[in-house]
Amino acid sequence: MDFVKIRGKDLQDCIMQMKMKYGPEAHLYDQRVITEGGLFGTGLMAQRMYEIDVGVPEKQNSKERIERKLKDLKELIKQKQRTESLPESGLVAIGSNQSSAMGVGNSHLRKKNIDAVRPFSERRRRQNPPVYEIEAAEERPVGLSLSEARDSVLEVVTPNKLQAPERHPHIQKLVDRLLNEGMTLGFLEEMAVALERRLSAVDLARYANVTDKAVTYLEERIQIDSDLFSGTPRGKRKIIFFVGPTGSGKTTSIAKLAAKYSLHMGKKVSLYTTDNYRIAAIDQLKFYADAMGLPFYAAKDLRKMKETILRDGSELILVDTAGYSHRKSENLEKLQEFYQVFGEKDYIETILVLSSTVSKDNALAVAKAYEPVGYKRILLTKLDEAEFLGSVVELADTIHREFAFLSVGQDVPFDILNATKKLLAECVIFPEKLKGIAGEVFEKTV
Ligand SMILES: Nc1nc2c(ncn2[C@@H]2O[C@H](COP(=O)(O)OP(=O)(O)OP(=O)(O)O)[C@@H](O)[C@H]2O)c(=O)[nH]1
Ligand SMILES: [Mg+2]
Repeated sequence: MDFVKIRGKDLQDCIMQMKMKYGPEAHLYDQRVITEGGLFGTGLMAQRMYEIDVGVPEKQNSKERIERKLKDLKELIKQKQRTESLPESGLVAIGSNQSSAMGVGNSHLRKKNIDAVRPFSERRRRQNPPVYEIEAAEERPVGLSLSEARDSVLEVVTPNKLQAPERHPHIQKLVDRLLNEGMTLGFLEEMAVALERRLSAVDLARYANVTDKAVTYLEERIQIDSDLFSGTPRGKRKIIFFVGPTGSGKTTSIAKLAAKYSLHMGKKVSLYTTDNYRIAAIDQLKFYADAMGLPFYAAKDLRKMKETILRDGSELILVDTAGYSHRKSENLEKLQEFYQVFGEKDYIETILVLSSTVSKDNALAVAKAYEPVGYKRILLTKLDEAEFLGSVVELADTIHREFAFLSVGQDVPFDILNATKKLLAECVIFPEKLKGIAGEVFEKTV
């Protein structure tokens, strides 16, 4: 809760200002009459005013808060760069200068501390020197169409169909639970058979062994790819359209990814929006772009957009789109017009932004509605608000789509994670894990 003071000519005026500035969630805490002005501090001719103390719930997305967060992020990056610019030999020298007092072990300690502020990816790179080779242009299949998909996701499940005669009670227990949480019989049957095959009679005696093996099984089925540049042929610029239903989290996810790729990874990123009729939507993305110092363009006219794109020197263009009801396919056609303005040197991808809080049927309808734009990856949002993850993980498996990122809260730019098989699988089997989930924009960069 933040506290602010508001002054006005009377109490009514103060309350009016409070409502206008801070909305219905602000509360009046205290009030007083004060005097303002007056001749030479005597109070003579001073004006009588009202002052109130107002409690304002700290809005997750308030402008000040985001600005503060972005500033923190920039500060952290500067700190990291300063640390990295210290030569390795310098580190040893510090350690050895002080070696008599600190002992040889301390140089290791310092190096360890410095490593701790390096991005995870870099620490990993230092251990295993990388082979930099951009994947050759390869037309990867865009996943299964829903009409081709196995019917497990579409199948109407009758719980008593599940009663397989000789299933071990621990496997049955897990299967029953996941069925209740929205997974389908077909998928769970396959999992149950695999678990029975993989666990000995002794292992099956412990429920924890069953759940652990189920995590491993799901890890094998989940596909992930958290590199925005993935699949981009050498020399091409990457364009990513983020599509998805209204409110699924497209704009905030783009802001988080822009921070990650530009501020943290040092890539040249531009932000575009095709959502050109909602002023607030334009402002929302523009605000993030300005805060990070990134080029921003609201596409109103296709010809002008083409000219802008030709001049744009970025290596990554993140395109925000208007959310629309998956029942209105004409909007999708409009969206596809924007794809036409990109040229030969651009490599376009579409990522579906899907909220993990939607019902299984809704997720399926959305996945189907966006098929014509050919998305092959899903950015899953609102894991922090989800109860279970089983049905959406199964959906991705059924239609052969990969998970790219996981948005785990409203906090821009921090609440985003690279999708990992382990985390997703664990969240399905141990849904309580969803409660404490938090972002790590810094640590896990591909
Ligand atoms: N709890 C939670 N809230 C989120 C997450 N991602 C986005 N939100 C919130 O969801 C709301 C909608 O987010 P936006 O990014 O504006 O969604 P959008 O898809 O751009 O919405 P439209 O432009 O209207 O289609 C905002 O209040 C976000 O703060 C998340 O991972 N967790
Ligand atoms: Mg938006």
